[in-house]
Amino acid sequence: MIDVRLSVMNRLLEAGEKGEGVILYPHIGADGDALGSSLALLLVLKKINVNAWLLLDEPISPKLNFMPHWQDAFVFVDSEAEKWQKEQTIALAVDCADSDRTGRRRVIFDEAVCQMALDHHVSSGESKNLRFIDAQAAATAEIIADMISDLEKHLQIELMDRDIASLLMTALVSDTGRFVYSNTTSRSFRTAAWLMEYEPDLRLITYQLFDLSSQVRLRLTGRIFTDVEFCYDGKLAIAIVDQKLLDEYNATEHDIEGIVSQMRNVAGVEVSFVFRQLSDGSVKVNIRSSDGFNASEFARGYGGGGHPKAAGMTLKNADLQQTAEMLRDAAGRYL
Ligand SMILES: [Mn+2]
Repeated sequence: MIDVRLSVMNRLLEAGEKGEGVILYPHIGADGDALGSSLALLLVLKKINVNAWLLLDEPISPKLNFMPHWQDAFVFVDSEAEKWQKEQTIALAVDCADSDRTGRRRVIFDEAVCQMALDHHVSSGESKNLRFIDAQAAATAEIIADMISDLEKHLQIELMDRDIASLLMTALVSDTGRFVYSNTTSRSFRTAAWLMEYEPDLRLITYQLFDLSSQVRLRLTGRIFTDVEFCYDGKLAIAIVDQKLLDEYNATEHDIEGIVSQMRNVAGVEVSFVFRQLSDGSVKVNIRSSDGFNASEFARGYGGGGHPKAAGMTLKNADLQQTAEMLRDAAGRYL
């Protein structure tokens, strides 16, 4: 499997020699890992003279704009598709594996002469050709760190620096819940140990990712928690968030991040769902679970995906209440 990682690396080096353009595609709704890993890779590629760009589907979550070099990322606008197509030879998906996780950018991703992926999601399938899927990695950051190490050995130069280490540490801390989720391994700590040699500000990273709150968030969270519905002897916790509620608190979708995990933390809860109506008429569903419920498998049944204990999906043209009832019943059968 390592061969596939080396093939991706070699193809990137070849792009550098030939002057070919590489566009990085973190998944839609880029989280700490998607953004941190792709920004780190972007900086490394620039260091080795590869023409690379980082292209996002939507502006960076305000929670993440403490990350170094976040302003180096471009946000895709539909009218610029042709411009990007001209620059691009290689499309590289980061923290996702195919074009359906690229959102509006799909129109360019699908056109690339060469498509590659670096990912750690189980639901992304097997590693082959130029798709490196390492489901043992807690974060894509571990894969990027390994690749940087490969490059350093291959080119006999030091590529890691404080900014890159900060980005990868942010990514790793994000996907491991500051090294406490069950995906955390000795490899996560080995990667972290290497990154710490470059002195990333770990306190700042964890504060920004996990502790920083706001008045809006505090009050909105209180209201949502008050209304959480517990079913099936308390094994299932459900929260329904409509636009009216967000408007009432002048809140955005970012203000409800993390509540689904806190619901799962309630004693007896095996799975938690947060349902949220989006402006395009679809319903976004976030799922967190404990050992007894495979969230990734459940989500795949509805066109979603993720990890065994953290997954999600988006149902198009759906009614918020009906979707919640439908999935509550389905989860009940699954439990
Ligand atoms: Mn990830």
